[in-house]
Amino acid sequence: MGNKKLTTGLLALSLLVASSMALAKTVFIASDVHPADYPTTAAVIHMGEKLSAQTDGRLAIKMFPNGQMGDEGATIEKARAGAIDILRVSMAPVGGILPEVSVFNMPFVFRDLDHLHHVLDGQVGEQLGQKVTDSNLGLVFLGWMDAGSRSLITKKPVNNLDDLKGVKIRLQNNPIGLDSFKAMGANPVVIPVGDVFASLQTGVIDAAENNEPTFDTENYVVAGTKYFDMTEHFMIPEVFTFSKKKWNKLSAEDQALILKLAKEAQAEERVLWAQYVEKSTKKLQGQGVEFIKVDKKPFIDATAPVREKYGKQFSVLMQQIQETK
Ligand code: BDP
Repeated sequence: MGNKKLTTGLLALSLLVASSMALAKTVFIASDVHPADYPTTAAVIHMGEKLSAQTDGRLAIKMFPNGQMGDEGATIEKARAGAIDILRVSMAPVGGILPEVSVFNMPFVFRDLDHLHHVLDGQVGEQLGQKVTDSNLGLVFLGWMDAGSRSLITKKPVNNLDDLKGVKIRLQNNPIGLDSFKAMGANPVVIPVGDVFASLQTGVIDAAENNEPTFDTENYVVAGTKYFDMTEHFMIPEVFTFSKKKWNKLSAEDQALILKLAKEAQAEERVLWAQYVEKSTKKLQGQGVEFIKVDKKPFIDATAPVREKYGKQFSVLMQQIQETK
């Protein structure tokens, strides 16, 4: 081969390498237990579209919805290991691993959703987000998402503590949750959300507890539950995070862009959430679910020892939460 040919060949090769580098695309793997149209999932999918648009396709997000990547406990481990890049989970299992951020798992700690929003949008929300990032969890906090409030999902109506006595109820993997239900006289058991339907249907459990959208999308009516007993005992926010392993390899500009889009996703999810609660409520009512307005006082009183026991470790945070608006 003549020298000229060689040079041309090398030039062509280097052009090829350069152009493929310009096209090199990083696809972040995202995971959620919910279906693609659920508010949390939809907001992250939309975030991915914006990320691609704003980086000319250089960065993208591929969402694996419906728990395809495993239950929440498993996906937390995968995100820590770097096998999942973007993870949206409930604070319940996160608090199970990192007790110092478990204050949001306390029963009856927020007055209402507005109160929760003010807490999340204020100093406490910021501090806890920072704690997640600074901990050895291996996750970078991107934002909070709404999950409303959790009430009882039962086969028989629950109006008071007596009705809850001995009821086998599924809980998320968090000791505060378990203790709360023991204090209310129920018989709680930890089961991954993906197994709740079958457990209800086969009678392994009598009840679940969750918000209206999950009641709806997980089809608990078909599994035999007919009542939504509105104790609103927990208001556990969702958290979305980025795997630290991958995060530390990103440029400062890309990190800043992701954080900015995450803030937008947080705001968008809040709007989608309110709409979805309305839609699910109507659908559940159409399926014959009875929404029972429960007198919360006995439930609040019964769980006082739990707030007492766990509240000590975050007494400052509890104080700040109570003083918020
Ligand atoms: C839903 C949360 C989801 C949890 C689920 C559960 O959005 O992250 O996995 O509850 O109860 O409300 O496990």
